[in-house]
Amino acid sequence: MKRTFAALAVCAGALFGTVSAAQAITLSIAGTATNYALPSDFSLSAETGLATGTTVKKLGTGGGLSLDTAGWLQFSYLGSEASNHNEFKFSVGGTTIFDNTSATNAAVVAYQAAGGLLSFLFKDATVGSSVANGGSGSSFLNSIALFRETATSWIILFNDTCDCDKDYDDLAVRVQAFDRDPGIPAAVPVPGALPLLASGLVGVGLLARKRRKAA
Ligand SMILES: [Ca+2]
Ligand SMILES: [Ca+2]
Repeated sequence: MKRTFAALAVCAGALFGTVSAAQAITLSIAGTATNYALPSDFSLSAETGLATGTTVKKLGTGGGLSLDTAGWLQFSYLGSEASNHNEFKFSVGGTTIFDNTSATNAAVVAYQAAGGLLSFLFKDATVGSSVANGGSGSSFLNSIALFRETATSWIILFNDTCDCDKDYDDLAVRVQAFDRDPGIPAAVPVPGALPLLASGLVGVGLLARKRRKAA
């Protein structure tokens, strides 16, 4: 019996020793961005957790949010305070995934993404102008600001083309990065040592049978 436990311990050690931690994935700012304190007319505090005086990063020329390696992005609609019709699109020129004139914005939307600058843009459909991640100019009109929650979770804020304020609450979106599809539960790892454990158990069983026959 002692030998049986020893064999199982060896197999279990080999089994769990091969389970490695998931690869870390991060979002960070590439290029130009400057600190900007949200003004008193910022009105999405409840939706975003940000408030008047919170320092965000206003993207400058060429600045953008970047994914360090290929992975998955999950976008959540947080809210909008704007008289203009604003949209958030993923894959520049592509699908509108959030629209502040719609009452049916999906709670979350996940996409597979390449590493590098995230391929999103905001469109002010009232005016017909848009700004892409990595394509901000120096103006506050039609510009993007970012707030880092964690290394994998950021809030993306849009200030539209209305030349009336610099409030960055005209459409707010949260983006989170994952190293796998967040819509699919993580698979239980099947380590290379699993067959070893199985064959070890079979071997122990055969040995016990052999002994019973011999007795
Ligand atoms: Ca505004
Ligand atoms: Ca506003």
